[in-house]
Amino acid sequence: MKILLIGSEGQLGSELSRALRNRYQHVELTEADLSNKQPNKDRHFVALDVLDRKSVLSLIEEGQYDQVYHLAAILSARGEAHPRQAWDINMNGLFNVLDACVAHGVKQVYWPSSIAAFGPGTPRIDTPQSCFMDPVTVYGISKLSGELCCQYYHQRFGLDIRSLRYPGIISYATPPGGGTTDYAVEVFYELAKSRQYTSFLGPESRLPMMYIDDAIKATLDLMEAPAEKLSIHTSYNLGAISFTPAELFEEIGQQWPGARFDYAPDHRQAIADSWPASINDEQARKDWGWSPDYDLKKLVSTMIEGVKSLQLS
Ligand code: AKB
Repeated sequence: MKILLIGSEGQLGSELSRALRNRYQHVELTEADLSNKQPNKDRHFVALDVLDRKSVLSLIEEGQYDQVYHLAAILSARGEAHPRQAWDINMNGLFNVLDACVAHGVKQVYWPSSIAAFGPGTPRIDTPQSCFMDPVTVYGISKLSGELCCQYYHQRFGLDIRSLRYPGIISYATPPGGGTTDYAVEVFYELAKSRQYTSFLGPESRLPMMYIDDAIKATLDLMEAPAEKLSIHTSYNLGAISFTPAELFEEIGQQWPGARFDYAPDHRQAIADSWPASINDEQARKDWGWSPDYDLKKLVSTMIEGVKSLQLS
């Protein structure tokens, strides 16, 4: 199987590339991003700017890929600092990839959406799969528009494109950048350095979150699900854990005593306040058997072990 992974150097891409190699023994994987952060002679890496339409088209034409994972994006907080650029990369990048996939017969495409597609008018608790959506960030607007584009390409061109609305993703191998949920990753890196962390979200900001292994499992399970089982062609709600900074820090304190926490909410607080507190993912469970493996305790112990191992290496 030939796979192209665009956005391979990011938080999700770097772990997805490992998971694809482990899951599919005979995979021919091409990784693409603006630049190669982990040069390695065993990786087939291509430098790619998703806004360079000609390069996207020729890469996908030449590669004759069975699957394309398109993860390149600018996240919520960074997007608010650079709204035009975020719109351009998130939307025009998506169009370039979708057009190339249709033109060159790619069998399956994956594109991530996010809880950022919801907004203040959305029910915050147990947010349903289908409901009113009024995102307030450029990132969120691009995710909602992108979801509708995916459905459009599916209906108009028969493209098999699949998508998940990720919650905040927690991992230690590659740090995220520019997100609102990033406090829940940053805290582990900071504690490893100084045993002290100041949160940029207030103590009661409840948000849906997920450990990276669950996000990868969901992604690959969705891609392997029989097409006739899928009833959602925009993007599936995906839930795992919901916690507040206070609850996360309490659990970290239990497992790694001696840490100090305080709070200095900044502009990211308003973004967090516009997002769901918990997600109803019934449809994903029913259609393709979704169920997460990590609760808060397991997530915290895995992250503590992970950042400690980074310190030793
Ligand atoms: C962000 O915080 O922007 C992302 C997301 C929830 O999509 N982690």
